[in-house]
Amino acid sequence: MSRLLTRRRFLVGSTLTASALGLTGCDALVENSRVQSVLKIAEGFSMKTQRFLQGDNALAREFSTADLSPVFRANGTSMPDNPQYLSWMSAQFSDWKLGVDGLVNSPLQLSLAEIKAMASRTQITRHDCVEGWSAIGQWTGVPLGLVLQRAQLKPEARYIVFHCADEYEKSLDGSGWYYESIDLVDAFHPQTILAYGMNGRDLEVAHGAPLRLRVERQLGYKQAKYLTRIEVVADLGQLYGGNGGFWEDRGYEWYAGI
Ligand SMILES: Nc1nc2c(c(=O)[nH]1)N[C@H]1C(S)=C(S)[C@@H](COP(=O)(O)O)O[C@H]1N2
Ligand SMILES: [Mo]
Repeated sequence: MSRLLTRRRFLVGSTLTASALGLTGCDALVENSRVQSVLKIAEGFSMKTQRFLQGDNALAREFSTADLSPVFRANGTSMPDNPQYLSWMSAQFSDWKLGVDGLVNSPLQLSLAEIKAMASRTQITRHDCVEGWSAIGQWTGVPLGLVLQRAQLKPEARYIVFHCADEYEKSLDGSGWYYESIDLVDAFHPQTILAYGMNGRDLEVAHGAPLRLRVERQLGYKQAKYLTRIEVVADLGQLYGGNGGFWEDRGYEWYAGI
């Protein structure tokens, strides 16, 4: 890469937003180490400022049914292709289970019926993808905090990791499992839910059936689809590329504040 281009990317990157990097989509890779380090600083800054200015529990804006987008596009994986997922899908997810383990006193294996029997929350929010599109959708699910309370976090617990059923872009580094993570502030935020319903219907496969994360103060790539397992950990360094998420391991910010 020419020095000129490197310099230009550095300057663009220093405006501190992912879209300002000129990323054309989730598939773009940020390889420039100076850009990376600017992003790391910017990321800590955006999380702390958002939480300082708005408070740990500030709600993302909610909308009314009149605001629902007529079309909510699907992005990233829209049909996982592994045999295990296809078998769950053909049984309408009746034998699918969500594992909750790691730093918990009571590991859980929850069926979809058990999750649906828990208290639910419905919210209409705007989803913002770094690719530059947004859509307003209605989500119904169990607050993540209720599930974590049931599992009882150990004192060392710091992060909640979401493992998914799809291997997106296997080719990039051979470990293409989609995963994501959030800290405990977001995990116990009232709008952080494990959603099984969208726009009043069961969540469709394209949108992450049977269960996906909604963490409403962050960007689209944090909204992990096709959940299979929630793992509670003390640090993120041991998992996959060590940056706490599939796209984070490929250069995106871990705290993707909107
Ligand atoms: N498991 C998994 N979760 C994922 C993705 C993915 O490819 N696999 N893509 C992410 C991205 S980049 C976006 S914008 C949203 C898209 O959600 P949607 O398909 O419901 O629009 O899911 C996020 N969660
Ligand atoms: Mo996205």
